Amino acid sequence: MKNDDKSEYKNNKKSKKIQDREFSIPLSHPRYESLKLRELITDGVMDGITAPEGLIAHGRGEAFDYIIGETTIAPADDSIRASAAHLLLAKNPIISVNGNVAALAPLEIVNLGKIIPAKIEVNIFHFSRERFSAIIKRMKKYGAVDVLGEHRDKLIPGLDSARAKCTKDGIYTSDVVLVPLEDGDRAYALRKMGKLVITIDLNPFSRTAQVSNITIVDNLVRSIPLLHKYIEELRDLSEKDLVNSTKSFDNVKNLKKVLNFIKKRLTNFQPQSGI
Ligand code: PTJ
Repeated sequence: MKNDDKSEYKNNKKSKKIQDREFSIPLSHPRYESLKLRELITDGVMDGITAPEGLIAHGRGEAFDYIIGETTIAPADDSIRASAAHLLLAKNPIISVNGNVAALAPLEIVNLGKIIPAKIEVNIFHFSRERFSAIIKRMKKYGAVDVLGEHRDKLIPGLDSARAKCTKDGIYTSDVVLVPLEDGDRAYALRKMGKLVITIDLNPFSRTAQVSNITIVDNLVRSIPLLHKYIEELRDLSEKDLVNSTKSFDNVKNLKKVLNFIKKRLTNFQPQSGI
């Protein structure tokens, strides 16, 4: 962004606050859910929580969501269930939060952290101190008692971006990491550290999807509540039963199922003519 653009962007931020824009899409609108998410993500940018690049990432996610039918497909349901078992088995689980996640599902993430229980750490790719603090503030506003990330005293080996910095008590020493809307480099680096990496990514072709132990090809806003539900369902199982329920999951096979679903849907889709 050029300096001129930046100051205009800041002015827009101010005018947004003055305008106090309200969500105006009627509930009856056929694209209501999708437009509501657009509103949340653009508000996130204007409130200094989401990076402008987050809009592009959201658009890519939207496109894949459209293709899968904006619903949780069966292979995603399987990966969410397996993720729930792994998170319950973890000794030091953590949820990594970025600007898109904080804009779209802050309350759901806080509640998930409480029920697992798992720590929450802010870790962003397009680093700015202001945005970092704004995300922490937002997570606290939605009920997070402790949000890690402020005192990042460790580095994830093999990463050059700002995302390498993390906290010793959080991401660095965690055994299972939930990294929604991640970039492939960090997912790979976390795996190299020996962690079990769970990602949520609507793009089954992404590097993140390929390198993670579990890839949930679903929208963040659908998968987090479902993950919460599975945690509740599985939490009384013995450790042995939990381990058994993780054994049947294979990420490569699951991604193939997702791709087969997409292939079928594209092949069978019949364009409608007019009204
Ligand atoms: O806040 P920061 O600085 O950490 O930046 C966050 C973004 C998301 C901008 C950053 O991590 C990034 O650039 O991510 P990527 O590499 O664009 O990857 C994001 C992935 O998330 C893409 O493959 C999208 O398809 C996917 N995605 C976008 N929105 C959703 C999603 N997946 C699930 N649910 C969504 N709502």
